[in-house]
Amino acid sequence: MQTEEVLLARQSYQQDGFYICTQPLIPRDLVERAVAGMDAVRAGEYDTGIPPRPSRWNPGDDPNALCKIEKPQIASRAIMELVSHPALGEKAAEVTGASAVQVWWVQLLYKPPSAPGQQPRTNIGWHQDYNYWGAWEEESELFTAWVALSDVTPETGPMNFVAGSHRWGLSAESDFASQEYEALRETIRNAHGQEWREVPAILPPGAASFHQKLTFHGSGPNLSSQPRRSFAVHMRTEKSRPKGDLRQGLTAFIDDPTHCPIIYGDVGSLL
Ligand SMILES: O=C(O)CCC(=O)C(=O)O
Repeated sequence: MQTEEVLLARQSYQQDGFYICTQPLIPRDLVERAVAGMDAVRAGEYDTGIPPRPSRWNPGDDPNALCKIEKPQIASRAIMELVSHPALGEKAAEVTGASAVQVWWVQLLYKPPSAPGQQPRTNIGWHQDYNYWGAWEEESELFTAWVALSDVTPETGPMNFVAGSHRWGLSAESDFASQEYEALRETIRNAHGQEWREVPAILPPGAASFHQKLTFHGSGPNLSSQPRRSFAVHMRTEKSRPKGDLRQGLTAFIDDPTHCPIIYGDVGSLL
């Protein structure tokens, strides 16, 4: 039976293209272990003996820059435990209505506080995720659970979603790396001529937001004195297929549960 709460969450996800779940899903002790795991991976220490996938930021790089590390779950047991947590799978299935959910990629995102006297360069430019996910068939049901590991307040540069933008189609203007936050917003706004309503994902540690593959989102600088810590956990449902049924690039590891755990439902429906 579906509760009123589940129906409202699903309705909001379908109408707006995202859902913000402000109740923590991940237990406090696991959040703390994953924070330690995040710091270890940032320092190049891997308790699994396996490094993450090649990343834009590497140990020893500028500590004041945005740190984005690909597939940290293969390098840290605690991070794998967090992204595989059953509560995350259950909530993802509730929100999307899926019968099976697999984590197919993860990004560690660490946004350091702005250094005094320096121009912050930790924005995440407005984008739609599917612009970067060409390895998947276009109709594939792909989405992201963004899990907070620190208190995400308005000062920390929270992710902002543009309500309803998942209905605008795939747009050429996405740019994750852009630091021109305001200018890119204007370009996208002008290109679409639609109502632009931003909703910030304000979250306590252990809580998560869920957004669809075409929902525009971006985030500004971290103006607080603490790092903003999160994982972008990219997921798929049984309604997804790699292009040409190939395993390459972003889909290379989907048959390996030690990289891409199935966190809800029937494995068979994802084959
Ligand atoms: O961390 C952010 O502000 C944006 C993350 C993101 O692009 C994503 O989760 O898809």
